[in-house]
Amino acid sequence: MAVLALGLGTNLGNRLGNLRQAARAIEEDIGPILRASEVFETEPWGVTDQPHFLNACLCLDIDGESDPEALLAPLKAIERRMGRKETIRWGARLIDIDILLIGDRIYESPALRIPHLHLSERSFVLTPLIQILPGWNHPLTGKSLEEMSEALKDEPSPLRIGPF
Ligand code: PH2
Ligand code: MG
Ligand code: MG
Repeated sequence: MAVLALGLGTNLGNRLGNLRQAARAIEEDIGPILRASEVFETEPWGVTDQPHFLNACLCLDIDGESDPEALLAPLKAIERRMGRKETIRWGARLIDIDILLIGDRIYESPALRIPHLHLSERSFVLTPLIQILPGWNHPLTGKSLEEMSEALKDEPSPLRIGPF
């Protein structure tokens, strides 16, 4: 078995409702959620002229040998079913579900990179992820989540909103 960590984000509509609806769909379509972080409100990263996000992370157990790309279709299907429309890269979205990591696996294809390419640059990912996977080390850099987060300490901190 391996731990699958997912990052969830939303900045349109009923944001807390969107996170919870996505988590229910993930439980139904992928498997039981082992741990959920708190929910954080975060400043938009990448494209800054858009509403604030709610972000959270979830982890699940999956078969460590399974094909990472096989996870993409069900996650994209949940996003579509919830009404997500294709827009610009890093633009506003009803729901975004990203694969952040699968244990210590390293995987790279045109469609997917694991660990997530921007993991170490995003406090909206690191802050919730530390709550559910403290001490995890990046298999390519050797850095812990805590060290990566410390390196971003001059950026605006995610604001704790409450339980998932
Ligand atoms: N997602 C993005 C781009 N920018 N900013 C925040 N704060 N939270 C996000 O989830 C987010 C973002 C693209 O997926
Ligand atoms: Mg994303
Ligand atoms: Mg995405």
